[in-house]
Formats: sequence, C-alpha cells, structure tokens
Amino acid sequence: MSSRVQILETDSLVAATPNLIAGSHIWVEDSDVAWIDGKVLEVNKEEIKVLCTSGKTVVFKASNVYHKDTELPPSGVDDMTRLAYLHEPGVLDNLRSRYDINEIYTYTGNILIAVNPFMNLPHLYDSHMMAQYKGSAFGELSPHPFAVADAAYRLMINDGISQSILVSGESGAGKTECTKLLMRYLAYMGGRAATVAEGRTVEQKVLESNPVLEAFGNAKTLRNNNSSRFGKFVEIQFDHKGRISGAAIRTYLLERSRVCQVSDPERNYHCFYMLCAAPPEEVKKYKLGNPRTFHYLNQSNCYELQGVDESKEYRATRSAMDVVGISSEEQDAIFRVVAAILHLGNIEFAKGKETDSSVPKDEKSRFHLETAAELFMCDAKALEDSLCKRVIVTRDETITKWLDPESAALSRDALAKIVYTRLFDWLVDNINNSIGQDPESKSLIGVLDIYGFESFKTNSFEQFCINLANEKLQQHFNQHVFKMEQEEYKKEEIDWSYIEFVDNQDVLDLIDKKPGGIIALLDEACMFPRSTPETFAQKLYQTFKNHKRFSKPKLSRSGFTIDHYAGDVTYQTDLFLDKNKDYIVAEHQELLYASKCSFVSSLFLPSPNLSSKKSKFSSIGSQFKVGFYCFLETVDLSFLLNLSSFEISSFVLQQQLQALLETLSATKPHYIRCVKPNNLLKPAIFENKNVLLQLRCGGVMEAIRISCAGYPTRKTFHEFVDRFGLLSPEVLNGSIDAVAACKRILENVGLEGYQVTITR
Ligand code: AOV
Ligand code: MG
Repeated sequence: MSSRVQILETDSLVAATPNLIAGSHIWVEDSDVAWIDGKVLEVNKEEIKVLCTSGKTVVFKASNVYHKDTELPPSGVDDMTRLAYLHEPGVLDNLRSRYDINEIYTYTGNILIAVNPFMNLPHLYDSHMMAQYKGSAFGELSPHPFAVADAAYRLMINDGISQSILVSGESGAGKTECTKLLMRYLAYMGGRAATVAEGRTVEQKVLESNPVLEAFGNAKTLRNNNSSRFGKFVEIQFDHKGRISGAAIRTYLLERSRVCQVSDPERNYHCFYMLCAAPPEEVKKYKLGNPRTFHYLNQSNCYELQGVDESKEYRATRSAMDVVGISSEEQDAIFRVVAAILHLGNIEFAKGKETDSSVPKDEKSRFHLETAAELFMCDAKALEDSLCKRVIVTRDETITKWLDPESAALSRDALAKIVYTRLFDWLVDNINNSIGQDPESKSLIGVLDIYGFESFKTNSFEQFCINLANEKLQQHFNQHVFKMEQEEYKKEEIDWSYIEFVDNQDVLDLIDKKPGGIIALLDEACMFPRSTPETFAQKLYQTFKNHKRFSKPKLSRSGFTIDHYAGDVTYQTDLFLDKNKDYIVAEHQELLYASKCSFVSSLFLPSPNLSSKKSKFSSIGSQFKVGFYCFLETVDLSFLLNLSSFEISSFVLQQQLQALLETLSATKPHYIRCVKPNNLLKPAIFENKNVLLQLRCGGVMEAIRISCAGYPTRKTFHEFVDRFGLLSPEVLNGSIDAVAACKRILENVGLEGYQVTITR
C-alpha cells in the first residue's frame, strides 16, 4: 500500500523532484549504465540514501532521484506515453525491456522509435504482416513502420492531404532499411497500377531504384557496412483511386571525396568491388582484376563485406537496372565509366622535362592512362594533357601552364570525382524519367532518408553539411511536436501558454543566415584567391566571438566548434574551401564532351542546366554562377577563367534543403526515430548511455520534455479509477460516474497541480 501512496504523491507535474519515503523503488544516475535502480533507505531533507541493485549504498540529491514504476510489465508498454513516469530512466528501461524480447518498435505518442536489431526478423515483415496492418487503427496492433505507412496512406486518402514520413537517426541506426519497409508497404497499398512501358509497374521501378542507388551511393564506413553517402527524398504520387501513379527521387549532396580517398577500414562505393567480381568476360573487357591492384581501393585494407557475395550483388544490380529502365547499352557505358575511374586512379606522375611539369611515371601508368582513355572513348594524348596542363586564356594571350606531379595527381582526382558525381546524378535523373511523374496527382507521400548526424574525431566539410541538414530537420521536428502538443491541449480545453518552446534557430542562424552566417562567409572566402583555411577561420573567430553556439578550440588555429542540438562538433577548416568549390576544369569538360561514347559525352554537355533535376534544384545556384562570372570579369581573376563551371556545394545544399522544407511544410509529417543500440553492430547488445544520447539528440527526450512541461500523466477517467480507486474505495462500488470518482479520489488525497479535462 505504501508504494501506491507514494506513486500518487509523485504522479504530479514535477516528476524530477518527487517526495520520497523509505522503501520507494527509484532510479538514480550511474556513470557506467546511465541509470541504475535501487531502493530508498533513508530520506534526510534533500539527501536520499539509496541501496542500488549493484549492491552499493550511495547518497543522492533528491532532485536526482526518479521513481521507478514497479507495475511495468516485463515486456514494457508499447507506447511511452502510457508509462506511469515519463522520465529518462523510465523511457530507457521500457525500450530495453522490449528490445530484450525483440520488440524493436515502440511509440512515443505518434512518433515511432525503432531500435536496430542487427539480425533478421523476417516474420515481422512478410506479406501476412502487411495484410494485417492494412486498414487497422493506429495503435491497435504492435508498433511498426507498416502502421505508420498505413496511417499516412489512409490520411492521404481520407483527407486528401499529402503526407511525409521522416526517418532519422545516427549512422547505422536503420533508416535506410526502415525506408525500404515503408516503400514496400506503400507499394503494396497503392500497387497494381497500370503497367508502363517495358511491362514494369511504377511500384516495381520505385522499389528497384533502391538497389541501384545503393550500389553507387552506399559504402562501408566505420559506422555502417552499408552507409548511404547521400540523402534521399522519395516522393510517391497517387491517383484519385489511391494507386501509385508516379514518383520522384531527389538526392542530396553525394559524398564525392570517397571516390579517390578511402581510409582503413572503410571502403569505396560498392559498385567498384562488384564490377571487379563480374563474370570473367566482363572483367576482361574492362581490363579489371583484383581490387587490391587499384589505388582508389587499396588505400584501405578492407575489400570484402561479411556475408556479401559481390558477384551476386553485381548480377542483382544489373537486373535492378533492367527494371528501372536502364538499357543494356547504357549499363555497359556506366560500368565502362566505373572501370575507367579505377584505371584513372592508377596513373602516377613523375617530373617531366620542363620545370615543374609532369608526365605519367612509367609504363604501368601509361597503360592505365591508355586504358582509361579507351574506356572513356576519348583520345589518350588529350587525356594526358588535361591531367598535366592548364591552358590559361587572358585578354591578350593564351598561355599553357604545366602542372607539377602533385598538381597533376590532384587534377586526376578532380576528374574522377566529377565523372562519378555526374554518373550518379545521371542515374537519378534516368530513374525519374523512367518512372515518370504524374502531373495530375493530387496527393503524395514523401519518404525521407537522410544521412544521420555525424561527429567524428576529425570533422570536415561533409560533416558540416550533413549536420546542417539535420539541424534543419530537427527544427521541423520541434515545431511539429510542439504544435501537436498545443493541439492536444486545445482539444482538452486547457491552457498551454506556459510551455516553453526550445528552438535551434540560433544554430541555424549561425550556419546559414544570409548574409553573415558561416556559409555566407565560406562562399565569400571561396571567391577570393588569397583565402586560406586560416584566413577563413580568423574571419569566423572575429565574426562570432560572442555567439553562444560558436567557439574556438583552444589549441587550434583553423578549427571551430558548433554547439549543435545534438552536442558539440569541432570542424577542421583545412579542406572547407576546396570542397566547397566544386568546379570542373575546362580541359576535363572538353575532353569528355568530345568522347565518342554518347553516354559519356552526355554527362558533360556544356550547358550548366544539363539535366531536369539540376534545373529544378540549382536554378538559383546557376544564377549564382552567372553572378560569379560577372564578378570574375570585373576583378579580372584571369587565372580562374579556365574553370568552366562552378558549383558552390554548400550553396546548392542550402537551396535543396529550402526546397525540401517547403515541400515538407505542405505535408502532414510522421516521424520515425531510429536508434542504434551499440557500436559493434551486433544483436542483443543494448548500451544504455549510447541509446540515451541518441534519444536526446533525436529530440525524443525533447518531445517527452514538452509533454512533461505540461501534464506528464494523462490518464483517461477509467484508467485513473482503475489504478487509484483503492485510495477512495467508496468510489469503486459503481454508484458514481468515472469523472466524479476521479474528482473524489483527487480531493480525498489532497493532491494539487492537476486538471480534469474533457477526456482525462
Ligand atoms: P542507416 O541508413 O541509418 O545508416 P541502415 O538502414 O543502413 O542504417 O542499417 C544498418 C544495418 O543495420 C543494415 O545493413 C542491417 O544490417 C541492420 N538493420 C537495420 N535495420 C534492420 C532491421 N529492421 N532488421 C534487421 N537488420 C536491420 V547511414 O545510411 O550510415 O546514416 O548514412
Ligand atoms: Mg542509410
């Protein structure tokens, strides 16, 4: 009985500072496992003596002690909001109990939390399961991505409002796998649409776009053996009957540095290894062989992935390409380009006859140069020139400048990166064209799978861009959660004005305010030839010295730290300028435009708006380019004129994110937060501290905080009487209604700080 009284006493607004008595079951903080349970031995005003289950006796401040729900079933509850105590240890304990029995999905209200099982649970996803979720009320069956997709689908059909499902979580948390489940379910619900050309249905093409994009845009990283190195928003369009009628895939900023730079134990993009494992006649055709012989692959010692048969993957990729409508000639050209990139990487340079000039180092390098040229179907001499020379056109004359061996190698890498990026963009455009858009479509469901928040030992421009994307989505999430909470309060007719809204607008301003944010300063720095990482960093230190979210690391002269919503990240500016200036060298452009292979040539059409996707997303980016050229003319930075085209990466990303958020704002969002239970990528290991950090970063704790800031416990009248009726047994005889019974109980125990609302 005593435990019940004490539960009621603390089942109030301020869960963090409960009144405790000896014998209470509680949670206290622990440096190893985040939270450990125990029993209160003694209460001395603000100090609580606790016997922990580890056997230790420790004294804690009352404000750091939380009640433990002794009535929680061993398998937990499938919705966090049904917990008696909505606090951090309670949430964590619930997730963990469920994970232990392979219940990997849990709701927090409308948000689905998915903990990566790192093992196959096929029974969870078979067609029988899909049939079960079809049309069942949200919350009726166990939490599941199918339930989220079903809710989105039905809202779209019933209310005619476009929906979006936003999947987030750190690298390796399971976003891509979850996205594929959502797409499969939507294809199941909206399938059987008319077949399009080649006898494939739209939904088949949508589903088979995944393996194609993964082959070219995923790679093994430290965090995930199949890490997406690009962001993706798949927009599935439906006709008035709720059938899939079209789709559009938008991708965000592929990580290009990986093409020529891989650190152990990571890998380059999957397609390279697949191609090396292709049938012998193809390997021979492309003059390939062991991946260990290629510089772009052998910078790392990792070649194989556990449980992956590359030759099987190659066949699967080929057949997926068939499905999405890539012809066999195009496929041949694509893999020819992939092989050419590998050969390109093996060209080494030595000093040439002229001062500071360079030539292919030896016979082996010549062989790779000739093979690359053959595969690109371009002239070998022209390829060599484009790698080793620059032609500078000024107002008065044309000057040929040699590149030293080091610069020639950089030029080679720049060529490899631009070819690969163009190839990836081509794939996306081609898939979109093949699937086709439905201009008549009134409603759509968008599924977002973006790269998760990243914080490594050293963080560069890629992490900066990835984290910006995450900040933007975090703001969207916060606003949404807050709005939903407000709506709930309105529905229950209670005041919500006291709930404080924590926004990350200040971080966003710091990064992308125009003018004056970090990106604006970076773009500016990129326009001045004399900028160096140090001058850029100095400018940042000066500008943001009083910014709460910005700091300069003590011993660094070119690093800076941003206090993100998910924690501090220190960025090294060394390569920011280079990576932001994603330019094509005129020589490379001309070389490949002149290729006898129409596919290669089409990748290098001189127009900046070469593809539909480009024109859709970087129109402002290209205006920016025009501005840039004007700028060049006025200042006469003639040394730069041999760069035929610029793309300022961060600028393009900003435009893309803005477009994404505009799209999202016209939809009703649904959130799935993926959680990675351990960094070993192994099943059955649940690391408390690790998970907690992700719940905090992903805004799950924030969503819960918002709930707690108001009324953390909201029991329906019946639930309340069931649980607390014992305190006023006279209400249990059925003579009064539930509302009156609740009021009587509350009055009897003299509780304060509650409200009786419409349904709770
Ligand atoms: P991510 O998309 O969140 O990372 P993935 O979806 O690629 O992570 O998941 C990583 C790995 O976890 C997968 O390759 C599977 O082995 C395993 N996994 C994930 N979800 C499940 C599931 N539901 N059932 C079984 N195994 C699963 V990144 O792309 O790196 O941010 O950029
Ligand atoms: Mg992924």
